[in-house]
Amino acid sequence: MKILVLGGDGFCGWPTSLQLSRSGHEVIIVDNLKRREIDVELGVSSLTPILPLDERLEAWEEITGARIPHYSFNIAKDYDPLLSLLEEFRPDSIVHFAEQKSAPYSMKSSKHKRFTLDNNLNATNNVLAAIVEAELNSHLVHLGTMGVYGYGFSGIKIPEGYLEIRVEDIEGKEVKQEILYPAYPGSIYHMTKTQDQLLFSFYNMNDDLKITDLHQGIVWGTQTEETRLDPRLINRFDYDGDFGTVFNRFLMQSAIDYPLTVHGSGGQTRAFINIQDTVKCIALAIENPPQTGERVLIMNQMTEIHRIIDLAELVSRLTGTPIQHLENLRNEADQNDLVAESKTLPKLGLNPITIEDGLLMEIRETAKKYKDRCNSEKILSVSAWRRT
Ligand code: NAD
Ligand code: USQ
Repeated sequence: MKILVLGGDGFCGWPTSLQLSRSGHEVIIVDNLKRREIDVELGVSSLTPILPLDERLEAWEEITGARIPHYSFNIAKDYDPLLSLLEEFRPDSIVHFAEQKSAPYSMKSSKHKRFTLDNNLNATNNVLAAIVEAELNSHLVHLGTMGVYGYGFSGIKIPEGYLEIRVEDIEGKEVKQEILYPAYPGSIYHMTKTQDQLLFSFYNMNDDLKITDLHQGIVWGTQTEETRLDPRLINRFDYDGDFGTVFNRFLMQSAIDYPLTVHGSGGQTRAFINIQDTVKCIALAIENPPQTGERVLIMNQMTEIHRIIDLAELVSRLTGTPIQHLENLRNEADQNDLVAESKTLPKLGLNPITIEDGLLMEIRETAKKYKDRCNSEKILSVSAWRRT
């Protein structure tokens, strides 16, 4: 297949591009390297030493013989190059990772709010409009988030995207319908993902676009089969207060004996998935597209659900690192329950890696190995959701 990976230099996009290339697909990456620019803005860098994209790609060609061309333009702004690339390459699938992915970064200031909304919504709309204008039948696979459902437990198991409702029609007869699960975003970042859903729904209905939206949980881990092939292919690992996600942060903190940073009581419950499973899920989604005319296919891409305090206690038990409870600067429930369906990807063949199995290996392989690269002044999360 011909596959275009938008955002292929990022934490999820890089290992996905390599896996797809190694499986024999013809892969092209588009990435404007904005994520690397944000590292400079924040004065941080990946815990793992990642090479510039061109050098990573040269190493990949040297090791495997497969070439992955890279185009550097902003898909939210540079519509014409995007359209030309689609018209020339005519991809069978497009994997769309190219959005600003951090909730704390999206809430730092009005500048960051406006950038996140502008970047994410225009990126998604441009891709959809260009597929239509290029008259393609490409399958768009988008990385969405479990956060679109929100974290206010309503006593029901969160379905995969669509909620069955029963309402009375004007004659008082009961009518069953499936609607998009009500959006309940907790940050500007998450809000852009809820709006992406409406864009997908519209283009699917209006232009018959084939779209899969993967509602992904928090990704943990670093390496995959392909990124382990050579040190030059190593994947990004964010640990800083804006881009580091909770479990990878705890792993890194345990490696440098920094008390584990639990926000509030740690009663927040979230969904998780290992990066190796992310890569597998995307391959499964590509192999199993919806039919033309079928509604947007939504799958919950997560394999485990945990309370943050339970994860902190697990890491603390194994490594002896103490836990610190910090004031939570986010506007989120201090405790919540989360029960969610995720049947489709296992049915398609996903056999997940559990935190229990992968945790120690991750501490040894990444956190301990690169701990000297950590700048401990960048660990605390200082982005406040509300005016004080
Ligand atoms: P990332 O920031 O590491 O990667 C995103 C990449 O997209 C970066 O390399 C960036 O330079 C590029 N990009 C952003 N805007 C662009 C634009 N306008 N034009 C061209 N390139 C652009 O993020 P990630 O962790 O790899 O996440 C990828 C996707 O998966 C995101 O959409 C994110 O919302 C989603 N997701 C991530 C997680 C997670 O825990 N990492 C969980 C759920 C969903
Ligand atoms: N948290 C801590 N301590 C920390 C960091 C975070 O207690 O050191 C808490 C947060 O307050 C929050 C939870 O852990 O309650 C998760 O925070 P996070 O930063 O790991 O994840 P989040 O902001 O939700 O965002 C991440 C990705 C985003 C993705 C989302 C999936 O950055 O791209 O969409 O996970 S989900 O959480 O399912 O919405």
